[in-house]
Amino acid sequence: MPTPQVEPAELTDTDRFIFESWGYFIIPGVLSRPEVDQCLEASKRLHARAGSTTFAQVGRGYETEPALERLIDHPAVLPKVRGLYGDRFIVQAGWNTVQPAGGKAGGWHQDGSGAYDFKLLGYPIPLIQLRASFLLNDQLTPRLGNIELIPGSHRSRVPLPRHAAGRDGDLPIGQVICAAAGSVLVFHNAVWHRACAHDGDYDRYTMHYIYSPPWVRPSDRLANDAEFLARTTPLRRSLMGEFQRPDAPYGFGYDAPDFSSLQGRDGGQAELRRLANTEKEKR
Ligand SMILES: O=C(O)CCC(=O)C(=O)O
Repeated sequence: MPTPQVEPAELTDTDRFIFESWGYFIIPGVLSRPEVDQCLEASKRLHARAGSTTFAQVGRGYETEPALERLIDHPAVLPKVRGLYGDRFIVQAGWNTVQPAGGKAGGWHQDGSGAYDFKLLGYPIPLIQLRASFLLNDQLTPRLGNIELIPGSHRSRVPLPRHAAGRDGDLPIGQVICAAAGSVLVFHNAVWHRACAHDGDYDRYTMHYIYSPPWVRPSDRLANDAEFLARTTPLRRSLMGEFQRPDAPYGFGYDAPDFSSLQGRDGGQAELRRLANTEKEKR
């Protein structure tokens, strides 16, 4: 099966077509090795503090861990989010997941809300949770806690076959994402996916950022942390949902976040050059 791999930064027409058709794409080489290492150390601290022993997800790590905070508006990824949503969206959640050494496969699922199933919103299930998953360990071969997705399944009108429910429910059309640490998988909430088993003798970490329309309630927090808000950048504050609203129900919209800081960070150009060099070095 071909890998839907795209270049970092701007969402091209091809990227959009891939996303519409398959429901996901992969951006390789977004983080350098030192950046990956910093994020890994941060992830280990978060899960040690939470006492994780099995598959677990910890939210709000960006509030205390600068290496994870930097991923919120990464210039290789955020332009893709803007391309798919426009300028008005929020970070609904930042989940850091651990698949422990020897961890078993998870069950197939679509992302959404148990409290009000996204399927009730209509067909096709709309884009409500756009996920950017920063892979923090090499997963160059299967059975390393990779994520497996079923291409195009966000458009399936029929449910998962009964035999595939549960932990050992293999399906012949799944794509196991094999990619190097520092790659980012971007996917639609309605794509059926699961975490694969992890045969490695080390814990596997992934940092997931979930971007949503601005009227969706955050899911990893009830309120933003005041100290984090005071410390972080204006763009990140806006993305955490802290922006001025002219009216409560958004009837007149609101001023879009100021993305110029992203431009200030060179519009992603230096980052792109660095990524290209990192790629060359790797080869
Ligand atoms: O393995 C992971 O990190 C992702 C797990 C998953 O499928 C999810 O969080 O929806």
